[in-house]
Amino acid sequence: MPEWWRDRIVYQIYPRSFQDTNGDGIGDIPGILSRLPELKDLGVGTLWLSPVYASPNDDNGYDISDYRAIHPDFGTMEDMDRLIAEARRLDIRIIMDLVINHTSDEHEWFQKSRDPQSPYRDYYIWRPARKDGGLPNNWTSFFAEDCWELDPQSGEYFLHLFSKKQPDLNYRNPAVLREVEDIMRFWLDKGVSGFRCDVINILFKSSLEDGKKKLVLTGSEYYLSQEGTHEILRSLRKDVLSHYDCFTVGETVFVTPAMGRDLAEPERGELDMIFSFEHMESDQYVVKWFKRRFRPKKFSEILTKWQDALSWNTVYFENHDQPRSVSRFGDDRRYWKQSAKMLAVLLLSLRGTPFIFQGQEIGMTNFDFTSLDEVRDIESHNVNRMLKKLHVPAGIRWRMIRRTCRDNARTPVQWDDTENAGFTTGTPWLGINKNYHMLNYRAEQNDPDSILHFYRRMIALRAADDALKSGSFKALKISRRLFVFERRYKDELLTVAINFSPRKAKIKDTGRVVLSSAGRTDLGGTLMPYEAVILRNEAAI
Ligand code: ISL
Ligand code: CA
Repeated sequence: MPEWWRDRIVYQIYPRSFQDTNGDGIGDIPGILSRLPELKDLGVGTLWLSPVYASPNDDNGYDISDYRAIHPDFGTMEDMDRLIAEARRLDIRIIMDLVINHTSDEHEWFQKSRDPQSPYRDYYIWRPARKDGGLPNNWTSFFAEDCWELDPQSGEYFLHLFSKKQPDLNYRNPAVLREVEDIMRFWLDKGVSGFRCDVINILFKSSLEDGKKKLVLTGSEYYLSQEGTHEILRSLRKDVLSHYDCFTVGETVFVTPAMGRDLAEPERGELDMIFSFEHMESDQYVVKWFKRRFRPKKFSEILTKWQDALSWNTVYFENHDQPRSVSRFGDDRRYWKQSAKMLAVLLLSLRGTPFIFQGQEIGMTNFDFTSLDEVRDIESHNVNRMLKKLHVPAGIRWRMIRRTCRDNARTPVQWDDTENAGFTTGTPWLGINKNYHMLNYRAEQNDPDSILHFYRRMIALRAADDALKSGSFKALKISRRLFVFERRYKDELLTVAINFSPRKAKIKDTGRVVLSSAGRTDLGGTLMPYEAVILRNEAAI
């Protein structure tokens, strides 16, 4: 059954870095409002806003201190209401980031929870030290540190799988779930159309015993996709979500296809789609900090595996936690434009709901940082500290961080070539890539051959084509350089061929060219460097 959220393109906004309007160097909601026309022109149907709630910003808003308040940096609740209304007028839906695995330690619940007698004590996960004085268990956090913090006030430790200012909520306490449901209703009643659910597959901790020692995330066998989490998701669906015209997309860490099916196949009644990570790991050894050469074959195989595994899912190559796709899976120098367009074809022709991260549509590249002082992200600073303890030399630490750091994607959007790229009249909260003089929205707006125009064209093509929107997927060829697949809907058949390399590649000419990222109409059996094409096969049955 077709649902509106399957057909629409989602555009992710990282509000701090999108558009500043009052000169404080921080993007804001009025800034998003001012750019709705550009988003409409692009063909965006849904916006996902990274957190705009009250927060001490230890982790840029992923540490929420009040779920019903807007951070003054971003504006007011009136601004938010205006954004929802104006977007709706343009037929753009908005989804909010729902961060409910943890709150900020400055949230009122946590403050009250520090008192062992308070009814809020049980909102979080408190444990005394071990008999030998050690931490309650041997788990490790996502942010390269221990995941227990001692609260001197009550003499006990609380669990935090992320930073120590992000205490984990206790989902064994039904009161927590009731609170979360109320928060969801609050936003749905305001007119938002769903949620991107942060690390949603780790909510329920089935035990707190020691985990098997691992290189990353010791203890995760006790919280990844536990039955308790499935039950929570089903009850959120039944009690809240099913009463609204909305959808959910879960950020699900370390999922396998089998886990993904349990979380997102329609008959399960849990999530509508998920973000899996496996394809984003095809250029790393074990953990993301150990990067290796990008391997298109591996990438295409993983994409295929996930296309085959779920009846519907997301397609994404970027977000606020990942380096820029053109710098990673393409070539951000010699073949910058070609490879960014190639990635646009792939993103918008796989089966699923495509997610575009701000700046991706103009081919923004990784940040040209020169030192750690320019990095703001807490995760990078923690990793640096940990590597230093392990005596990893400064030069190596810096190379690892520069390539993988989440701030690569968080630099302000490059709108034009005026000072600070038109992002702010003040001092930007995070540096702006110096390539903004060349690489900016306005320049691409004026250039019909730009990445921006190409995205628009590709989005319009997808919107008008049933095979691209909802056809079946089948991989035809995967090699070191090529990824060829078909999309089929009733008697319509499209073949998509992607060349991931700076060299020409031979392909079987099997149909009429619907679109070529290199602007060609006759291929002569060859793809140009980083060219992607969509072919229509007339005679297909
Ligand atoms: O950055 C990461 C992956 O490359 C992850 O370890 C990331 O922390 C994980 O995907 C969870 O991310 C989400 O929750 C975090 C927040 O810092 C991220 O920005 C958010 O996307 C904690 O809320
Ligand atoms: Ca501002």
